[in-house]
Parts: sequence; structure tokens; C-alpha cells
Amino acid sequence: MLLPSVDSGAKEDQARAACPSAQKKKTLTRQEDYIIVRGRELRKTRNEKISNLSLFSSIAGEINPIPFQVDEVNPEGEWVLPMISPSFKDRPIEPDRDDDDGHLDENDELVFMVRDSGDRLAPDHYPPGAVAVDEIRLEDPIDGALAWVYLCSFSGKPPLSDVDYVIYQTLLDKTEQITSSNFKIIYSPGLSNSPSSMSIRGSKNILDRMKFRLQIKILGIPFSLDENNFSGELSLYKDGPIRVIRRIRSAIQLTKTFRTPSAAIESILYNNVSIVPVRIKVLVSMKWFKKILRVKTRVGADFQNMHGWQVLTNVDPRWLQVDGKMDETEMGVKGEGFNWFLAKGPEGAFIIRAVLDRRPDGSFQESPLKASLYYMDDDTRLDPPESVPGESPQIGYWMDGVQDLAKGTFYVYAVMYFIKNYQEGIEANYLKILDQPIKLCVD
Ligand SMILES: [Ca+2]
Ligand SMILES: [Ca+2]
Ligand SMILES: [Ca+2]
Ligand SMILES: [Ca+2]
Repeated sequence: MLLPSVDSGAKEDQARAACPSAQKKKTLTRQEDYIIVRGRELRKTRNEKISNLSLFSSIAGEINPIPFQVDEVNPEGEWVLPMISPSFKDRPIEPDRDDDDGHLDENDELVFMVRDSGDRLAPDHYPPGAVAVDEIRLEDPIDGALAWVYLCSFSGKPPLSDVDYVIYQTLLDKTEQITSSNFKIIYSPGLSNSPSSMSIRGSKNILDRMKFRLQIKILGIPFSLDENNFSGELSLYKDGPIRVIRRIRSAIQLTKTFRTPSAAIESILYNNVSIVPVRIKVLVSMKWFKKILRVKTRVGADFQNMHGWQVLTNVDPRWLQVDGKMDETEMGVKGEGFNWFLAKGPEGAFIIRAVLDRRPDGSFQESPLKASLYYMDDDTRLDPPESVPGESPQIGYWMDGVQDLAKGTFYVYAVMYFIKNYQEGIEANYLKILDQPIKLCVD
């Protein structure tokens, strides 16, 4: 256990014994992380009305409200999404509700960005009018650097920040548009599982489409599925200052008249990060089918308008040149152990990371799934169905091990980080968001 050092902070640390610290000034330098705090950690403000809460930080001697949101989670563990897209107002969809009528409870999530954190506050400097305050200390596990934010409850409407990091709009043609300072992403009604258009910091649309290709052989009889077999329908969303969560009901259309029961797929979009977690429920161990079933799965992003961009992957130290042709370097890349790729272009850069060994909360998951890189930069190579002919380039992975899945629930997810100014090695700042997450202490 850490003991408070003997200085002027010692007395106040005894009052706030859970997270002692002699330090007062923010030393944490991380800029890109989003922070999620569960209601169960927030002992002072828990059970308060969410509409009476605000989050504060102290920067350069000034104490101000900072952007945040509280996303309620229902007793089944699903996000409460209270908004219906205007295009779907005529459908029999009810907005979600938590079971406690808008109060902060154990499983609800407080969300904010690390860049808005600040110095430590003495209790006599807490915002005037705050009736309950949770002090949240953020700590970088790499170097022990610290920062703080303060969740405060008021007896009525609190002072709030007017910063909005990500904006959701429905356009007249029923497409959904999500914008931040880093991207503009459009979802079309037909293919609403995945974006139909993506612009990076003002670039042209770089996306042809996201591809999900499944080749299955049952008793030697082949059939295949692709993303066109997934029907998706927007059900509900939430648009807050920190993130947009949109949920699609998706089913696999196996024949014209038969579709599987629908599953919910959520996309989570922050200012600089987009996450799509997919929960796979395996009802019967795949081992029983191992003799009769062969599955090949390819997941990827098929791009366009990217000539002149360069790509770096975690499986090879060489930069690959996107020019519509495969050169020797590109053909020589070995794909095993694929984890992420980075693309940099004139307007900005991004990383896409495939996560197969962890749950969305960061905990480790035992899984037979393995990824190996799929990279193809060839404008003449067709890979239908697609909207723009050619793989220009297509970057993704083969997913191996599907036939070794045991009974249970597995997570597969993709995380995309948007980078304003790429500098060599900057990817480490983004990879540590998942690999060395910021530690929290609440008092
Ligand atoms: Ca709840
Ligand atoms: Ca609640
Ligand atoms: Ca090339
Ligand atoms: Ca294409």
C-alpha cells in the first residue's frame, strides 16, 4: 500500500484515503485515450440523477466543466439507447430505458477524454453548489504520471461544457452521417452494418466497402456468404458529446425467404476512435462438425482514392506503397501474427487494429481465433460484390480457427484510430490505449 508523504497534502489524503497522492499537478501526457468509469466505482455520486451531474477539471488554475456523458446500461448489460433516427419514427420501435429512471447506478458508464483532465483539487476548491463529489485519479501504468477529474452532483441543473466531440445527423436521403474533427463517416440504409463512405480529415471518400467473406464447405459442398447476405436495420442510437453509439439489428439472409434470427451490432464512435465489437455466441462446440465442415473467413476494408498513401503493418517493418500495383515488397509480406496496420496519406493517417484475444472491457479471452494479414494493392483485381472494381488496396485478414471454437461467447472486434499528424513511432500512443490502459482510482 502507498502511504501519503508528510507534507501539506497529508491531512487531506487521510480524508481521501483510497487514492493517496502527494502530487498536485497533472503530469499525465497521454492525449488520445477515452476513459470509462463504471457507476459502481462512483460511490459518492451513485444513485444521483444523471441530469444533475457534471464533470470538472482544473487546468491552469481554472476549474471548468468538461465534456462527458453517462451511458446507462440496463440489467441485461446492454446500453440504453434513447434516440430513434427521424427516418425510422414511423416504425414500432420504443426507445430504451434503464430500470431506475435516469439515475446513475452500478453498471452505468461515465465516459470522457483523457485530454480534458487536469490538476488535483483540494476539497475546499470543489465547484460551488456541488452536493457530492467523486475524485477520479488517472494514472499512466507506464510511468506513474497522474491527472484528475471530478464528477459532481448538484441539486438541480448543473453547469455543463458545450463542447461536442462527435456529431450524428440523419440526412434527407435517410443516410446517417457521423462527423468529428477527424472524420466524416456515412452509413447508407441498405448496407447499414458498415460505413458506405469514409473521409479522413477532409479527404475524398477512401472506402469502397467493408468486406466479410465466408467460404464454407459442408460435407465437401461449398457455399459462400458475403456482406450482402447481412441485412441491417438501424434501430436505436445515442449521440453524446464524447461518443455516438448506434445499434443495428442484423440478420443473415440465407435465401430469399429465410433469414436467421437477428443479432445486435453496435458501432461506437469517439472523436478519434471507432470501435465495432462483435459478440459471437457459439451454441454447440464447432469440434463436433470438424470432420464435415471447412470454414474460410476473410474480413477486410476495400479502399479507393488512396494512390500515394503508404501502409505499415505490425508483421513487416517496410512501408508499402499504394499505387494500384503489387510490387516485390508487397508480395513478400508474410501475414502470420497480424494485429494492426497503419495508413498515412496527405490529409491524415489511421490505424485499424483487429482484436481477437480480448473482450471489449480489455480482459483476456481464451480463443482459437488467429489473424493473418490480407493485403492486395491491385486496381485491376476484381473481388465482387463491390461498388468500385478493384482492390485499391484491400487490407484485412484471414481469420483462422473458426472450426476450433468451443461452446461459449467470443468477441471479435475492430478498432480504428484517427491520427491528425503522423510522426514516426506515433502508433505506440494509440496501441497503448488497449495494451496499457490508464488506471483509475476513485475517492
Ligand atoms: Ca443501469
Ligand atoms: Ca441508470
Ligand atoms: Ca503498390
Ligand atoms: Ca473495390
